Amino acid sequence: MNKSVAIIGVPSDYGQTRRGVDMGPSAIRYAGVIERLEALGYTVKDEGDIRVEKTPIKKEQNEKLLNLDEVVEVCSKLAQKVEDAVNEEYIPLVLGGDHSIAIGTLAGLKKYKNLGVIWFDAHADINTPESTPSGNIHGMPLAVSLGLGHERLTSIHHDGPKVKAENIIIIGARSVDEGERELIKEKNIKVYTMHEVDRLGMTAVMEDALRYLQERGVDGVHLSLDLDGLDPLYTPGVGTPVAGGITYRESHLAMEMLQEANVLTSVEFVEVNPILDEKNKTANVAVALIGSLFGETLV
Ligand code: 5AB
Ligand code: MN
Ligand code: MN
Ligand code: MN
Repeated sequence: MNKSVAIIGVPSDYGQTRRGVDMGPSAIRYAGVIERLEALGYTVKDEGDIRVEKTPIKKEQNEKLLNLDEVVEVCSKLAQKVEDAVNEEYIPLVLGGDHSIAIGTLAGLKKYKNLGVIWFDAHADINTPESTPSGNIHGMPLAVSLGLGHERLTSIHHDGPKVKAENIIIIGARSVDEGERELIKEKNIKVYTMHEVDRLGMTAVMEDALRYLQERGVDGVHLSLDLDGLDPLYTPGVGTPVAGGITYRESHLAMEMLQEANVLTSVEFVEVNPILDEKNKTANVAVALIGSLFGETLV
């Protein structure tokens, strides 16, 4: 793994309707992310937080795309930051913010022409304006990155799809909407739901996932980790918790196996909401997972 990491904070909550997730980057920094990476021998460049204007968040459930202008603005800025970090040969480590920011991160990874994406999440985040039950853009980033959805979102940073459907792997899903299910079938997207995690175990899931990406000859792998992928017992500070999730150790094992495979080229941790959290528990878990992902060992 490249030993230089660029941290990019994205204090945005416009992809959903609960304030507080904009404080995620501060909470993760406070939990010691930089110290943790430096202790592992990484050179860390902290890019600070992207400037996000504070405007009231819209919550009307009949709107198709809530806070579209704000999400477009944040993701456009983020895409440029991510692209710059990649060009300077840093591993971008993006700290959210809600999951709508992944639209910007993936748009910024355009150097990788055959990017693999591991989406660790309770949700599939593949809604379109037609299928969304909420209007919240944090439920849409995978669809947008496939080129589906509002033109202002799909054209961020550059036109065209940012990732191929066959290069996406979703792990931990247990709350998938009807329209999302149809799209997953139609695009034949690889999903390890909690059923597969239970049945096969995390070891087999990760071995399988890594083999799958290798078979596709990916030239980079992005990990997008939504803290709600874990069970809310471990990460209560998220906006859309779903019971029956990945355990603390299973998630660490997944990170350790990604480290061993030495394939990751970019990372993002999203949906930490300190207002909903218990004593920064969720940010602490995020930093512990980042430790494992970047090579911390148990002895
Ligand atoms: B998250 C839901 N599918 O579209 C929707 O936290 C939830 O980034 C989306 O995974 C959750 O509103 C988005 C019901
Ligand atoms: Mn989620
Ligand atoms: Mn998500
Ligand atoms: Mn959420």
